[in-house]
Amino acid sequence: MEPLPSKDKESQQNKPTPEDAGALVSMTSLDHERKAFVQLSPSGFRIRHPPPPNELHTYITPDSHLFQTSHMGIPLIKEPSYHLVVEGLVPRPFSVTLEQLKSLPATTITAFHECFGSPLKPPLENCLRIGNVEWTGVKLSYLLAHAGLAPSNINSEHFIWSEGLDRGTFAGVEADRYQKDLPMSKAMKSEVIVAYALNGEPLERERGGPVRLVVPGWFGTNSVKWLCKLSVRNSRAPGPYTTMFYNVVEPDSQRTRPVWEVNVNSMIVQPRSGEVIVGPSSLVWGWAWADDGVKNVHVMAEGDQDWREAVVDDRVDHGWQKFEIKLEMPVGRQTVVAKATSFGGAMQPLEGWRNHAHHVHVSRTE
Ligand SMILES: Nc1nc2c(c(=O)[nH]1)N[C@H]1C(S)=C(S)[C@@H](COP(=O)(O)O)O[C@H]1N2
Ligand SMILES: [Mo]
Repeated sequence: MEPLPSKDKESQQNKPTPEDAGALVSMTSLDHERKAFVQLSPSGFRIRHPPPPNELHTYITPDSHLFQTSHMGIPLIKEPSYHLVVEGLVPRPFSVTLEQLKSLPATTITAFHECFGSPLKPPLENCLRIGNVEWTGVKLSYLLAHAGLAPSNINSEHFIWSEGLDRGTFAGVEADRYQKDLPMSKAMKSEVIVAYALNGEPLERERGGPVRLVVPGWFGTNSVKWLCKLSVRNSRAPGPYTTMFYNVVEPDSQRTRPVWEVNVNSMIVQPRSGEVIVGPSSLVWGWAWADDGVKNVHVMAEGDQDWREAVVDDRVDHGWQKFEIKLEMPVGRQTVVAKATSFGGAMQPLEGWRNHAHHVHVSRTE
């Protein structure tokens, strides 16, 4: 691992100063980690929608079935010049190449990966942009320890800013980098990793390769792709993706909060929408997820009107959990509904918000 170039004076400091928040902007021309960027190819907003829920039937979602979202385009990156810089309010700033990163102690973690949905409109619909995958990389806490930050000298009021190599325009707003932040309390958690592999394969370019941040339990927007810099700061990050986009007014409290922890959610995989069920009962199963884990899932056939408790698998790492129940159904058109409750007691609403209960319309014959 290399120390940062000495001309990069601002990044060497380790005491908070009032100028801190502005330092990043004035350092732009010195940002040697950004030299690996070639161009956006293609540029502009890109989304690959997930397949319908009944096709997400494996515990681990293959890359081919996992949605993709990029706001400004997909950067082409010169891998030999790639560096990840760790700097800011740390005693020992440093940078690593891809090869050096891969030689550090590796961790593999299973985690659901969920997109919040469009940051341009109120989140009233459940878009089910979700999958469950295995990420491999280096714990962020390991990199911070290398920079001289251990649990004993963490300032809990600090944030870690993360930057992607992409830049450009989204919804008419220009940004010179995709930039997010995490409070140190989350950054130090063992599930947060700097990843270079998905399901055992190197990260594809669209997926954020060669290196991305992964923040299990939190919405996908925090998992910065094409990660090139991690910077400890004494304020929240000032870019558009933390200030203009990705803040949400919670319906219950009317409080605005950053799009961080996911809302408890679930999805019925079987039966699929439109299915004809023959016989008196049907196996209903699906996936449920929450930052703090899912405690129970209740399922109802609307013709029956009774919520019945499904069997829910234990959670592995930050993965989604399978729920399953054999449900009796009256003859005729039916709507099957599932709603999950998290360990912390949060429950999915039946309608009107982004994590509302999934409804599947089926019909039952004799
Ligand atoms: N650098 C960068 N990171 C990013 C984004 C982006 O546009 N640029 N999009 C975010 C959003 S909104 C989501 S949901 C996830 C999507 O990750 P995926 O494309 O691998 O599914 O990446 C996040 N990380
Ligand atoms: Mo997203």
